Amino acid sequence: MELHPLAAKVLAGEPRALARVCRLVDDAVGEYRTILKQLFPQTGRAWTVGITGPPGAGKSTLTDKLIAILRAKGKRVAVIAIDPTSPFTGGAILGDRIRMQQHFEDPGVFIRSLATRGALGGLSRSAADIIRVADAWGADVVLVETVGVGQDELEVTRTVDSTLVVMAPGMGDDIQAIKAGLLECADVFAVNKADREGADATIRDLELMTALGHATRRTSHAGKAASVQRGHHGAQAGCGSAHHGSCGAVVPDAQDAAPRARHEQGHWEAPIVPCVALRGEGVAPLLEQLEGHKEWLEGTEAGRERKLARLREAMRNQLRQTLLEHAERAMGAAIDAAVMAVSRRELDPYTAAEQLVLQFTQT
Ligand SMILES: Nc1nc2c(ncn2[C@@H]2O[C@H](COP(=O)(O)OP(=O)(O)OP(=O)(O)O)[C@@H](O)[C@H]2O)c(=O)[nH]1
Ligand SMILES: [Mg+2]
Repeated sequence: MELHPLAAKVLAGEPRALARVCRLVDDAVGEYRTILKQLFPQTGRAWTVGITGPPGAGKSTLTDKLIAILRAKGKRVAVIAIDPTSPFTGGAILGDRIRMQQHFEDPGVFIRSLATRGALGGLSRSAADIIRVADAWGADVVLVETVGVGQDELEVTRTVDSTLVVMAPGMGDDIQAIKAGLLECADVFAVNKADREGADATIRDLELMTALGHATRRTSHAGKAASVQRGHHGAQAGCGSAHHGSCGAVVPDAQDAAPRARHEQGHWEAPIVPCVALRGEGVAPLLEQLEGHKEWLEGTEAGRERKLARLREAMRNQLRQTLLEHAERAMGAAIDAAVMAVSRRELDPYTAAEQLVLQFTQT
């Protein structure tokens, strides 16, 4: 089959074609599926990084600094900002635009916002599609910023390679909320706003929670993240050479090679890295920890298994979606009739579903 002109332009690295395809995918219109199919063979090269956390933790500020470092390394970067409310007119994206302004002019950076809408799981699906389009366009790194609040937003983190969870001091309730889901999806923690009061306490809370979470796996050593241990030593020693704020949480120097997180029997343990995104402090070590996670994904059996598990899950979601679409198209009326029959108690939903499946497979 001949390559769709838009697919060809995306593969040629044209930012405007990329933006157009993203719009088609967003709206699920035009020949978006044909384009996605054609682009797929050229994907799988980009490293995808989710950046999530409570509102206002500093995700966009951090993303901005990460873009700068990645650009300095010559990487092509795509950023997908997911706004839980109204992405095109809302204040949050306006704020994000201001925070990432310097990168909007850069042809090596593609920034796109995405709406939270439609059915549960719809967001992660279109995010996954757009990540693939950016990948085919030639992005070396795709950063996906999403507020870690709803189920749908958290679902997005299951479509990326590495997830950074950004926390900040003074978010007591959020620290509690993190237990609900953010904790499990974290590959690396950033404790941002380390210039503020209470950063140390936030780090301790996180250490405690990750320790509790992995208590069963962690029998042989007290596996704290090395970068945090260093931070605390620095603070106790009177804040030696590293940058520090009034709270005493020490942010590692950009030049310091951040120690790799320890891996226990192949298991990845999320390191905790303090930073001050506003001043760009601790961002380079943070990126190093994230890169360490990428190496783990690619270089270990456990890492490769996780990649495969994610792919398996995505494939099943796609199958579920496609099956449902086909079933609804083929026998929407029969489904409606079954609903009425169940509502009148003439039929139970279990039998109804079985009958519908039988009917569908025979069509
Ligand atoms: N003191 C201090 N403030 C910071 C730091 N990083 C970001 N901020 C401020 O925190 C506020 C929120 O930053 P954003 O980067 O917009 O946070 P966000 O997590 O993207 O916010 P949402 O996208 O709205 O959830 C802004 O006013 C930033 O200037 C930091 O390291 N220290
Ligand atoms: Mg933001």
